[in-house]
Amino acid sequence: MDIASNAAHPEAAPAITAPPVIHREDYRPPEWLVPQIALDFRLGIDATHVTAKLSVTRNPAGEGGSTLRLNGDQIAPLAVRVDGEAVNDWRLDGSDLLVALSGEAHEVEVETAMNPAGNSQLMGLYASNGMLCTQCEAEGFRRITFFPDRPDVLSTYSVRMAGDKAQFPILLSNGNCTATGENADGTHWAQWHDPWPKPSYLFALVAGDLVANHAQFITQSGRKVDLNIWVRAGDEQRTQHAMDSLIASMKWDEQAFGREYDLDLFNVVAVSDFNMGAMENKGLNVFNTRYVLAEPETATDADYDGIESVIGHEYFHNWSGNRVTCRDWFQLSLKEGFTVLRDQLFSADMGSEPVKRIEDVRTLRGGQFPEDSGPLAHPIRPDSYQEISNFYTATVYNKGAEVIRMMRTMAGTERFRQGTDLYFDRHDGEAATCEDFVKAIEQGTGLDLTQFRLWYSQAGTPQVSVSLTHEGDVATLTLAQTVPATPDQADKQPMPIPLRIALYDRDTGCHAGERLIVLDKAKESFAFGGFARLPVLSINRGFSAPVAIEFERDAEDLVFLAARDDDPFARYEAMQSLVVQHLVAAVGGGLADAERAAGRAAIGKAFAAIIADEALDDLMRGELMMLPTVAYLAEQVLVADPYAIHEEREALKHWLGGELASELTALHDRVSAVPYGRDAAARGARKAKAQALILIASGDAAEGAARAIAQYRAADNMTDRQSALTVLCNLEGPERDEALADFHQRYQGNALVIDKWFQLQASCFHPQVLNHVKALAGHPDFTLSNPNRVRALFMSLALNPKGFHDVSGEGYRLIGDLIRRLDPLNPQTTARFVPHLGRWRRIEPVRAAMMRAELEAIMAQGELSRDVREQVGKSLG
Ligand code: 0A1
Ligand code: ZN
Repeated sequence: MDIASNAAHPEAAPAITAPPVIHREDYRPPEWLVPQIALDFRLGIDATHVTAKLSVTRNPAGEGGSTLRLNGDQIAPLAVRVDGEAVNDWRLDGSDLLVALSGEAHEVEVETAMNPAGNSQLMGLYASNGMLCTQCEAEGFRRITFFPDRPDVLSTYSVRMAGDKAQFPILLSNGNCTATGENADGTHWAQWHDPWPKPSYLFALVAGDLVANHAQFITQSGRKVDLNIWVRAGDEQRTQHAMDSLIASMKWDEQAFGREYDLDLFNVVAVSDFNMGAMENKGLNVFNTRYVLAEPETATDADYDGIESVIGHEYFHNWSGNRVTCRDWFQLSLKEGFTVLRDQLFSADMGSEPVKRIEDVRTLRGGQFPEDSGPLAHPIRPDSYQEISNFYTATVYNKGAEVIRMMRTMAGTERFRQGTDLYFDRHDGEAATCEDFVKAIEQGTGLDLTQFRLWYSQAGTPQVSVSLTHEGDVATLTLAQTVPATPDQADKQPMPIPLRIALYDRDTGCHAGERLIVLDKAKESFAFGGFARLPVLSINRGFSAPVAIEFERDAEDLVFLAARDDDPFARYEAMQSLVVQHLVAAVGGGLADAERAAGRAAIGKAFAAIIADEALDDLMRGELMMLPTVAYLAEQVLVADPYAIHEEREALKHWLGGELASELTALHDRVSAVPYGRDAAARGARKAKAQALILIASGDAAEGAARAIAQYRAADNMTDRQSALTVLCNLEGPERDEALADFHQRYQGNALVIDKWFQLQASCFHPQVLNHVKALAGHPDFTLSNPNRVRALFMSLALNPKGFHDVSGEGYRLIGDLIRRLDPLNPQTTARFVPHLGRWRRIEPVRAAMMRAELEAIMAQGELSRDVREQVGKSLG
């Protein structure tokens, strides 16, 4: 579908005036509780009818009001009954239903109907590929029925659903299936009961023609759990990795956190139209297909890792999120930050811990650091929002995980476990707050976290400037911290920053042991005796704190650490810093030819050492060979020219490819001989192969094209095929056309792989990339109605420094255009594009003006969703 001709059909409620701002401090307990709810669905793709029976009781903690407020969104009450009697004294307040109640406890029954096929927002009940499914977090349940749709109202759910048996042979909801039956008219029904009280955002229903990969898991206490991964027929042979990951997650949570599964059944359903990665609905996780389906021919190693981590993440939510949930949405990081940390620790235990740490830090720096330094910066526990969907951010998730990881670093693993045990025991069955979590960790570990709580309330990435001096035999480390001003927060206080450090003796190349120092003042010095010469400092080892370290140091010291630091993260960091320092200076125009040559020579030397180091495994070698991204480089300067950074980075790659041509081709030859396998050695070989090929092609396009097309043709797995195609996409010539045509033809009908075909072309550095994107938006395989496809094309463009920041402004216009066209269909997915334009203040003036103009044009459109309006408003603000 051509995006230019895709007529928008407005489904989102237009918000002409600015939507109200919701403040954390305004939290009030609910007036009414709903201990039980019975839902009855008559299912149809175009029309589904819902009867909801709510047992409501007055909350003693409320203020005693007699009106029951039930949230609704795009639904109308067809009938309202109180204690079995039809009533008329209800009214609508906006889209909420208000029912007057006189007593302490009542049964309130409301009937509604909706059209799942017309639900393009993919929130509430919607149709995807002929099946029906739900997404209720954060506020989707109110699109199904009227309800106090807030996470501190916990109810026991009984669900009955009936639908056409041929169309929906499988009927699923939370908990256990308690009865099924058939009707004479070709319909059938199922009854489900979930014994665990839960908030409405964890409700789920799925109806469709699905098949399952089935397995069993025995918990540590001997409970037998049936596991099902439900997919469309034909996809079941691609679910084994997801199943293995699920079983590994269940075992791991018992061992690492003492958490056992609590139902007899655990269902996972894969759907192809989904706004996010997956959803942790109690006993019925719903997943984006990309985090379920994998086989070597169609999924890369990164895809496999993504499945393991998202399966783990959703499973771990069963305790951190479901058994202990959030009091309100400001506490989102309570479940998300903690669960991200848990999934990170799980993946680290399943594979390479150092490589996982490096990847997690790369994700944080690529996505969260820019958020923290831009107009949408917010603390991990935000103070206000207009649309909660906009707060499923890298800050709440990834920085949230880092904050909890710091507590773990300061406490040590065992004491931290005592803290989390206390937290789970104390708050099981409750809707808790971040403060509850910190208190439990404080009491369980014995740490004093009074000052540490600032990490929850202050936004911005702390900057730690470092100096190291030497006198006599004492080395003095002086650290100073500043937390930058962010919107709504001008003045910041110093925070406790735990830094793992080591001081290397230059002569022996060794250090006398790592130590943990906690910088909790604006400025502080630490003295270390026993050094005849100035030592080499290794700091923030393991990335023990999510801060930016400012430390101007000699390339020589960085080469020293890049070659031998015994903390793998610090070794990677030394390599990155070497490149960052050089590229930032080069782009700033501050390098004479001789200095540029010296800088490159130091980098070349470090690269050569990494390629030659036989003690390194290939997985780590591949990591160390990755250059910092343009986004991360741009973060290092106040006002960046991303295009110039990209060019300078490409020039360095060209130089490295030429300088190290023989080393790189030898490496590429060696790792190409390793046969496919899912083991660490074979995965490492593929990673090193990809990095070597990129540099070879940068140095010599003809050699790169020859090797890439050979690798493409010989590939027996998607990792090799994709890394070859990535390189070919950047080049001109017949090999590019051959491989792209072959790829499309080979994987026709496999949506996840066709996504890669769009993504590779939109992320490459081909001179015609913008024209390619425009043409691809008109390709018959393109559609605005599938979020994966939209992201494959347009998010790839927004993240491509060459395409997005083209000086013509065409990249900005394409994203602006997309925002305008997609918003009426799917506001949640649309709003995620806004921050890319929103970074205009940190971009050089010519481009900044065009980015800003694009935002203004969006704002001028008038009919915007609350999601987009909030993001654009703040970005212009
Ligand atoms: N709780 C989920 C994330 C999620 C949030 C909103 C959604 O709505 C479309 C979907 C998923 C998680 O952390 O995995
Ligand atoms: Zn989550």
